[in-house]
Amino acid sequence: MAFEDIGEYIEKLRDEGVLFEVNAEVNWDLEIGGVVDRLNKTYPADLPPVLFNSIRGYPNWRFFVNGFAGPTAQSIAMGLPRTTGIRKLIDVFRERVKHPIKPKTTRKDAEFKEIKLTGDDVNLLEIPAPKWHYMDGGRYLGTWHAVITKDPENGWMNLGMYRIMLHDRKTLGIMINPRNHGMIHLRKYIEAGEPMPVAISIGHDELISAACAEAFPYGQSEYDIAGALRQEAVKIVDCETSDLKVPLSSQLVIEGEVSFDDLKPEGPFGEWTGYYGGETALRPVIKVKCITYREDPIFRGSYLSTPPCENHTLWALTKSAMIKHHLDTVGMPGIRDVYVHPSTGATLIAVSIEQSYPQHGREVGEAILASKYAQFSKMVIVTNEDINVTDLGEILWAVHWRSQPEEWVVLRKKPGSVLDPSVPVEWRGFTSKILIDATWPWNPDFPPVNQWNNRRYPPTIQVDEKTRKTVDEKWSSYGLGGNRFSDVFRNVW
Ligand SMILES: Cc1cc2nc3c(=O)[nH]c(=O)nc-3n(C[C@H](O)[C@H](O)[C@H](O)COP(=O)(O)O)c2cc1C
Ligand SMILES: [Mn+2]
Repeated sequence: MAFEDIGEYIEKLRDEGVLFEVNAEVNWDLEIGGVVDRLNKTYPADLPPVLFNSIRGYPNWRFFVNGFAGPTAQSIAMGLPRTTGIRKLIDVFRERVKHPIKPKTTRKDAEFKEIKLTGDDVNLLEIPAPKWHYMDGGRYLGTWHAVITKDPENGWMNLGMYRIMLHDRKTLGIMINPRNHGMIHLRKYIEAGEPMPVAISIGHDELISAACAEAFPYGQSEYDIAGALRQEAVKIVDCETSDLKVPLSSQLVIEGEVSFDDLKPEGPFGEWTGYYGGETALRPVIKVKCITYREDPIFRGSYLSTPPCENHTLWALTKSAMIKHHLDTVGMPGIRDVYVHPSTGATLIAVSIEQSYPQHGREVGEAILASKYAQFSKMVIVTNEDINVTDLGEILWAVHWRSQPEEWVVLRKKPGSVLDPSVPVEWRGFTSKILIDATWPWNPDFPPVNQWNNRRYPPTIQVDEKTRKTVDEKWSSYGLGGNRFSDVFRNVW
């Protein structure tokens, strides 16, 4: 059963005993970011959902962060037991996206239309947009949201997550990567010489956001993907000022127009790279025409920072699932596991395969790097199936002893993230990438070896079954139990 809105979802998190709740008053100005930073560093393996019940200056608002961050919250959001675990989650995600469900337009009076500000009454300062990091160029209203736009030629509606800065009472700034769908729409409007209608939805069902933040193909609506993830159609309603549709589950909707005749300085912002990024530059402005929100609204935002933050853990799930799906679609055989590592900022992709022909690993790596789901990744490592792809130590061990650096493949001038600080400013948006095939070499230089059962490589050392049994049986007699040695071997660093 899908959740109707985040209010219902938060109740469930509370019932499950996994919701962190702050009743003390917090300041939108840096304090919320500071609290989430500390929580993320305290629980790096499973970033906890946190609800702030009292925001200084915004008595009617609550503020929700990390709603889809750790595997626990992700499982609950997907309607699964909270102990599902990341590996199973990846497979469920991938199965569900295979069956898109179209959204349903509903006539029901949307709760988020309880309060409506139009014309002179429009005042974005009534929304608790936080300043997340101290060097940010301003308050950031859009960090976990949907930017909804239409292709003016065929009416196809896209939902994307593109950062939104607060300029003043009636205007917002937006930064969209050149390849993202909102920017493709905007270019079409600019060519036609018309302003682009836009709707921003905040606080809707978490699975809509999960769809917004992943690079699904142009022409595939994120509403259909969200329906697939929910296993139930997303309910949508008409906007007040355009023919765009927004989720019924929204807490807050901002409608306006983007025009290119009025650019304003936007940025920098503390980004998912772990650095301030998108330096101050003149960027498009959204002129806001209408704001609607609930009487008792829950704001939703995300704290981007050094790994791990919600952006990375979200992508660990969605990119792992979609890259696996992509490899299936292009017919790559023998794929065992895919894991996009949150600790690298969701840029290292590790894959394990059941190797069945020469250069199999290389072909898998190349297929991954050809996919838009891997657009920000700089490194793909392919290993054999005995390696646990979630364990960086095991992956690097395979890299060291199953591959030769001269065989690593560097691909130059690929599209990459415009936020990458290791790229000179004039080359931003390009990156080189590396493919490490750390599966066993499979070529004439490594013929099958008789004493290794005709395999081409040596067996991994493991205690033989008989000895293991003997040791297990006699374990207590060795006097090695208890914690006698734990004090000696602790803190060796
Ligand atoms: C928290 C978060 C913030 C993001 N901020 C931006 C952004 O400011 N600009 C951008 O172009 N993409 C941003 N992205 C990435 C896009 O959401 C992602 O590329 C997605 O594929 C865009 O949707 P689209 O493919 O429909 O364009 C962000 C993703 C997340 C998870
Ligand atoms: Mn899209």
